[in-house]
Amino acid sequence: MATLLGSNLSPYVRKVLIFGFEAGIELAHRDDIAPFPPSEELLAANPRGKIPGFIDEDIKLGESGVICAYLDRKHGGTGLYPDTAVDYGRALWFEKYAEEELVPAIGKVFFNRVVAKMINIPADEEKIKESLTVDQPKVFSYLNEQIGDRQFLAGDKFSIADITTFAPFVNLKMAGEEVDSDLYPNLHRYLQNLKTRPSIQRAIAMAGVDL
Ligand SMILES: N[C@@H](CCC(=O)N[C@@H](CS)C(=O)NCC(=O)O)C(=O)O
Repeated sequence: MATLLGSNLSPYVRKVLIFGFEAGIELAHRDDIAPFPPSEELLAANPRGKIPGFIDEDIKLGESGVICAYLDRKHGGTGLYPDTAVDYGRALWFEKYAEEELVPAIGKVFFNRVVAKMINIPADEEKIKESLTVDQPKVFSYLNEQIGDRQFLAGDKFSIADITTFAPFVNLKMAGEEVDSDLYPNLHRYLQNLKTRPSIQRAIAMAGVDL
């Protein structure tokens, strides 16, 4: 069985876990592995020293999107990547957007309110303020507009785009914040709807929060 290395506090680890739950792919999960600082064991799986790391029989991988794409191909297609060019393009776009914009926007608050305490460093209140007043409004507004009255971000089926977008909102809740339903009604409805899926419920339960 393949092994996923990394604490489920990470939105990227959570993404791979949800992917596996949704596709019925069993993974051994090493929740005890954190990247601050990276252990030899983590570095052996992922030379970047970040989580997730991943080990299967013949391969070691260190990037959540690559791990999901590998699992999809290995298991003969999971249905989590849309078929049409437009929907597929949107799915990959929102996967990238989440990684480069959404996670950093939420991550600044999560890191400074949750991780800083765990690793005994002071919280940077300026970064928290910047995230709440500048980064998150920008990203949440875009997602709210893109979701509109859709149920899913790419096409009419749940996909990698929804997994990747949902995962960091668990971190937002863990950091004591949530999406304002008056300011971002589409995003709020979308997240509430995703929450009903068993794979997402399982990931939320692992994190010990309720969204
Ligand atoms: N793009 C990577 C991002 C991985 C990443 O940045 N993980 C964070 C935890 S959420 C980490 O390990 N950070 C440690 C560090 O940057 O040193 C992925 O999708 O796997």
